[in-house]
Amino acid sequence: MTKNKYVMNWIDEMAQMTQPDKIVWIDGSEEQAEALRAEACSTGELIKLNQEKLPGCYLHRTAVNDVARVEGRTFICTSKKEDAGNINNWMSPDECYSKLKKLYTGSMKGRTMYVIPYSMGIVGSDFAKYGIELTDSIYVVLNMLIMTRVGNNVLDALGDSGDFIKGLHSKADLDEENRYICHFPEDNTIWSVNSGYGGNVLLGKKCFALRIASYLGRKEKWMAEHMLILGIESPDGETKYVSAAFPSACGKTNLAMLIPPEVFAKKGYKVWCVGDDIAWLRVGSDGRLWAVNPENGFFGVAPGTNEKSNPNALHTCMKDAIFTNVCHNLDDNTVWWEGLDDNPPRNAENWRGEPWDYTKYDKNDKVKTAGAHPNSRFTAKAVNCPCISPKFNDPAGVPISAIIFGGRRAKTAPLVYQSTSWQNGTFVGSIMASETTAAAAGAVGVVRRDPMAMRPFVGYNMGDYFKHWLDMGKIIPNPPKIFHVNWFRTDDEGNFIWPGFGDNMRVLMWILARCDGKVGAVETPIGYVPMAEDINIEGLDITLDTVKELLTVDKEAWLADVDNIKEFYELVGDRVPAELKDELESLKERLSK
Ligand code: OXD
Ligand code: MN
Repeated sequence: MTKNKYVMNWIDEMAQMTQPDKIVWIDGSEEQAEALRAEACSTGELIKLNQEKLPGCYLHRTAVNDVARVEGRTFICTSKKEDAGNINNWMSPDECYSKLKKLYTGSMKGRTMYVIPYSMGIVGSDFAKYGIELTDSIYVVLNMLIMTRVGNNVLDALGDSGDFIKGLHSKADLDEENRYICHFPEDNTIWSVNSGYGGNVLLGKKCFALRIASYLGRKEKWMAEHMLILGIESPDGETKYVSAAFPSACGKTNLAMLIPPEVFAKKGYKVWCVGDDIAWLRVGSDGRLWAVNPENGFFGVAPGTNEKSNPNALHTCMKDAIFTNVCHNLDDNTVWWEGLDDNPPRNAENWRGEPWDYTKYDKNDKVKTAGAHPNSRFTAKAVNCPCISPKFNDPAGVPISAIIFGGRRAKTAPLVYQSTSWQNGTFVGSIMASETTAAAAGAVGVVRRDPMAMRPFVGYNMGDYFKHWLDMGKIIPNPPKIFHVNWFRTDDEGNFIWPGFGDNMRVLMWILARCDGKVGAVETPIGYVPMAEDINIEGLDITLDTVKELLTVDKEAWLADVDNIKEFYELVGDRVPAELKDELESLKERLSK
């Protein structure tokens, strides 16, 4: 515990409102975690899985109406509406506090309030930021113990400072109509109510490490981004790091943990995962941009994870993991999800906990017929990942050579291209687009603009966020080069042309060669595109012509995109920096030539 008066006064105030029966401080010890797991199993909140096959693993089911982030109910509550901008939902802080106070009043009656002191980043490091989450959910406590660094040492590091993020979460009665995920960046506060789904309630993750942190990063001249971080070690032992932003469920976790294809593995190349979802980036004393993953675990999408797509993730979640909304194999008390293997369990319960008949599976209606919800998850410890980077716990982070943006575009974007400058790279990030996925509630399969993969996560006006990117470029003496990739180009029948997964390393190798000035490129209206023969396809079942096809820039499709980008910039509003509008105009000119 602590004598910190800011902490104690705030907890008092929150407890008076929510009225829990008791307050329990989470100390980060294994004994306490084990007792909480036992308690959650006794109430059915968790199911203990087969401890021989899945040691330390548990299954949890959320309410059926509570399976994804709810962007429509996520608010940025700044005093001035224009500071939240047009892309965010906004409520005035006064209105929001008073609305939510009603929902929180008495919401923890008969329950325990858990106090979770946690750090995003290594405790005591320059990157670290501290938070305290108050919650009435054991599931949240156990997930936060995996996803963040929790315990008394956080309180020691905080000392008597009031500089921490105050997070309040109550499941209340899981009422969908009164579900709110609200951020008060001017008060370092997050209030989440009526949900039990990870992205809405593990407040260290999207709420703090992206929305609040992006706001702080702008104020303090650093960046909080929706990016994986990985290192590629060459046979001579040197490791280069890249960070990459992709919209939710576009394979970030797969790329972060990729297995090098034979052609590189046999030469001694290795890939190390530093992070799969969030990067905090700061300018180092050497003038480069340095990154840490502020999290301590992975909250990965289960469906589609298998021995081919991501063996490292699969091994990571075979131990000490919490599975949420996957299918329960009753024969051996293990778990299963679509895409794990071709052998669905015959005696099983689906993600809702109902008897499940795999023969009724219809891929067009997964939520109803699948064993596992399409957005079912595993929460797993980073230290259990076979390819976790030796630098994962390095307080200094890792120096970033390249920033990679990516989207899911069937036709427009080539396999890879390089921007021509930091400003042009910022433009490339600002026009990212992808199809929507199951990670967010709402329509699936619709193309939407998702700048830097941050559309749902910028804690302030998107136009100001673009400006912050441009401003950062001015204070990084030796900035990373910026690229864009698209693994998802399809042929006329809708089949993916590029093999993806581990073979994406072939593209990363071109990117690193560009960073080292070791390879040429073709100048196109959108930027530098590889010469087809510079993408190593040794051992692949595709031809040079296919690579050429993957690298084409379809001017007509791009010109149509230009109009769509213009509309999007108009939606973002008048704070879109003039530099980016100029970039758009010059792109149009180059395409029209
Ligand atoms: C996630 C997301 O859960 O981006 O990581 O939705
Ligand atoms: Mn994410």
